[in-house]
Amino acid sequence: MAIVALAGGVGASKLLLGLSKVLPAEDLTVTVNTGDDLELHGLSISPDLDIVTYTLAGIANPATGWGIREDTFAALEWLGKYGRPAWFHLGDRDLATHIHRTALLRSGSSVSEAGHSISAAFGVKVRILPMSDQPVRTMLRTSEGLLAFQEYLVHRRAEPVVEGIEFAGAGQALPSPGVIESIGSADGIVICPSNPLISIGPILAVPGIREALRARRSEVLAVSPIVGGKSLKGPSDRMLEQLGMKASALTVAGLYRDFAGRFLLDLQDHELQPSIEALDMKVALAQTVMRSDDDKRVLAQSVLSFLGQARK
Ligand code: FO1
Repeated sequence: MAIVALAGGVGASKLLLGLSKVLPAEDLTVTVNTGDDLELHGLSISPDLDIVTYTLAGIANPATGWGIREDTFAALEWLGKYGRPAWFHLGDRDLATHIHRTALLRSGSSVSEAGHSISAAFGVKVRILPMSDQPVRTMLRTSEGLLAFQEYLVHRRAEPVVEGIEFAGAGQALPSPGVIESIGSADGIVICPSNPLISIGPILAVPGIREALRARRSEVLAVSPIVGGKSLKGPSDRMLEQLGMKASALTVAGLYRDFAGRFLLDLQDHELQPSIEALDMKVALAQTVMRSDDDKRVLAQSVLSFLGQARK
């Protein structure tokens, strides 16, 4: 069963790990948000691509979900001595990834090619595609002015009030090679439990991707990133409310209704099932909170069986 997953970072990578355990690697293609990318210390950094790659390689830091397990921070400390920004915690091993990516990009490789070189080095067989090879940058209009995504999330700890979201460069971006084709030929497409506004939103802003999903609506399944009115990871709940929406799985279903025909809702939110069905979406219930590797596998199985029903 060929599956395409649309993914942000930490929230998505748990489900991706589950899917990678229940599917042959060659059956899984992941299209990853690059709106969070940044340039720091002269290096090109793609956090979500790296989080997905490190997770599938089994080397992600289990405490944070980002960065590399047992990494050290000697270079960061010394960068700080030079007065360079040290708020974005780049570990020594992680820095090697950014140096390698930057060198490849400078010598003419695309973001996709650089990403492939990194995942291949760790023996990751799952196909990991950036949403675009062109730069798209998620920018937040906030109470403190226009902030680049990592400035808002990490440097300012998501404290400024969000008043609007922009995806700079999205209008000129193209889906990276394989993104549209894989959506068209997949047996099922999964929208991972990522922030709908700033993790899935940038992917949908790349011209052609939302349309490709719409054409497959009955085989597109979204996994709710909001359970009991709270985000599974990150500031989605607060951000939805600051933008005048209710933090609820129903809101997420509403944001996805034009291209997702299936919605996997947490058991805790069962009372929302009729309202989501009224959006012309089929609903299944499962435990979507993934604490253990077993939870990840079980949720991945639920995703596949719900998608399997679309093919009957
Ligand atoms: N997140 C943090 O909250 N603090 C950090 O210092 C930080 C550093 C970092 C370094 C490399 C990397 O690949 C990811 C990193 N992240 C950090 C995570 C990242 O900012 C976000 O979680 C994602 O962009 C959102 O998916």
